[in-house]
Amino acid sequence: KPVAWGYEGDIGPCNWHKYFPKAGGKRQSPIDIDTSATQYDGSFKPLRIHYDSHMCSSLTNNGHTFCMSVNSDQCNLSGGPLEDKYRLLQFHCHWGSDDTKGSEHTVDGHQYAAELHLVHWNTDKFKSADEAIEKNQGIAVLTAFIKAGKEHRGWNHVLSHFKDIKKVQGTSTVNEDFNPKCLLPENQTDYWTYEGSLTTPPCHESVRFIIFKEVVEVSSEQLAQFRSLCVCSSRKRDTGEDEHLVDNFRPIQPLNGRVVKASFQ
Ligand code: B30
Ligand code: ZN
Repeated sequence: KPVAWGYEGDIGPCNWHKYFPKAGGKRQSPIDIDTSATQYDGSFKPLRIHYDSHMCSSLTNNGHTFCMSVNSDQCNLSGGPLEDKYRLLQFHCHWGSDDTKGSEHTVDGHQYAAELHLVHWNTDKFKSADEAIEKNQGIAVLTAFIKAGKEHRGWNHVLSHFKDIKKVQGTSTVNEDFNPKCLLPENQTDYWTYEGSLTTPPCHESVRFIIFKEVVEVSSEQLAQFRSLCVCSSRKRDTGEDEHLVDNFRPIQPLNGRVVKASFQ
């Protein structure tokens, strides 16, 4: 049986390292991006995000987030700070109990309402995602901050499946064509990048984060739909109320001398 973990109490982030030793490592994520300490790197090649419209296979509520499995050879990431080609595996989000918090990374101490992670694995160096997930240079996570603002039409495609995944382990098959590119900000040339870890157990130090500077707007109502997902049913048995999936972000981790590079001046 896998070890249970969460975002509160005995099984919360402060105790993850007891069961997942990598969580106590020196290149953990998320971090605060101190924009005055970032270094411009003029050697980056253009970032190549090749996402095609395709059937996104399935959307699941895993009790920690919603997860859209993709694993399509039609969706690839390369260039920028990356030496190799990476294939999109899944995307998911982290969010708060209200619009004032929710992102994992912060920028000059500012926390956004949510954070989108598009998780890719290195198909040049590894045979499978399972192998890549624990290896240096195994994973690249393309990241977009989300704030409350105008409604986002692309997100409505994903949210239309939420009625089928309210409960933990709920799964919805996505049959319509969907291009995850519609969830990215317009400006894909300005980003920060650094070497970190999975932000959830087992917190493997395998991730290069690429974090867009431009923030994506979704409406407050759309953010509320993230919070409509439920976690385990133990509280429901006690109080008759559903426990909602909120505040699924890990606190900021020490930089330990790492330098965040910027693609822009
Ligand atoms: S994150 O982007 O650093 N938050 C995993 C991937 C990315 C991050 C955290 C964890 C991951 O792959 N964990 C392994 C378990 N996953 C596998 C998967 O592909 O995704 C299972 C799961 O979630 O429950 Cu959807
Ligand atoms: Zn994540």
